[in-house]
Amino acid sequence: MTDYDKYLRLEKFPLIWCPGCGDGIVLKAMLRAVDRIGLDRNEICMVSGIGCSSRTSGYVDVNTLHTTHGRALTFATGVKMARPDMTVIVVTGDGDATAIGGNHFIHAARRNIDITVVLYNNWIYGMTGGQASPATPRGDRAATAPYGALEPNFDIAALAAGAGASFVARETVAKPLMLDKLIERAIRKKGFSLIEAMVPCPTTYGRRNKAGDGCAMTRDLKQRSVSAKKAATLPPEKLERAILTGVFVDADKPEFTEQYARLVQDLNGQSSPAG
Ligand SMILES: Cc1ncc(C[n+]2csc(CCOP(=O)(O)OP(=O)(O)O)c2C)c(N)n1
Ligand code: SF4
Ligand SMILES: [Mg+2]
Repeated sequence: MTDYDKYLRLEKFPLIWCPGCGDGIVLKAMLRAVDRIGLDRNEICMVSGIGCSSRTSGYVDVNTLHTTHGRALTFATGVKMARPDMTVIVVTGDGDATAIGGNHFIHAARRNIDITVVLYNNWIYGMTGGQASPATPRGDRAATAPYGALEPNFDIAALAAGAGASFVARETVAKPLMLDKLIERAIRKKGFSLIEAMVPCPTTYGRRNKAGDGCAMTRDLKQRSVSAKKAATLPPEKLERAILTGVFVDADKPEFTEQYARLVQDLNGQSSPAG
């Protein structure tokens, strides 16, 4: 059994999250993954942007950076370049990572730097009152889309895969034990890893879209989950509301900090006096 308290700043409790919010389930899944790998708290740096999800870093007693909106990956990249030995985990939201931070997200994936991103996708800007994010499903209501979002939403896992990530997976908080297994694999994987964790926000998304409370929204996530393997056998009309889960990418590719270290070593070798 994981001793969660060992990793938590209990003096920061109570959490800011609303009753029924799914964010705490992701936090616990992450701690189980870290515990199983056997990482020391000092070996981890957790970096976040701004949002309800990004508040996670404040509660975890590892090295933490709570940065500015959308910029978690830039700070995390700096940490990883300076300390490649560290396990760097970014916690972020769908808005933080794919709206204001979208540029950093695709380029960190393309660079394939060894950072694990745990992205809490609740389809909305939760913290600021429910504005539409690039993940808000078309037609769903938001504070900035009172008649329903007109724009199609990103498939965030597909975005990371297309940009070049080494490991990409999605799971919902309705299956927390699956979620921690995937986070563990993502942390162990060398290269850029994305775990897209689907979480309910009953307060700003749920109310506006009449989706019910946290339990009802979690049940809905469960009912709509279809594994990527099973989805491959189903016709498109059966997948209209489906949330595909599982591992989409698990590839071995050159990792950025290793390539950089090799380059520095080669250049130093070239510039040393002959003989
Ligand atoms: C530069 C800047 N622009 C806007 C904001 C306001 N802001 C704070 S959190 C947030 C959205 C967060 O959405 P998401 O990342 O999905 O996190 P959630 O709250 O849903 O977990 C915004 C727009 C800000 N803090 N800084
Ligand atoms: S507003 Fe939404 S995302 Fe933020 S804590 Fe409340 S339920 Fe969670
Ligand atoms: Mg969000």
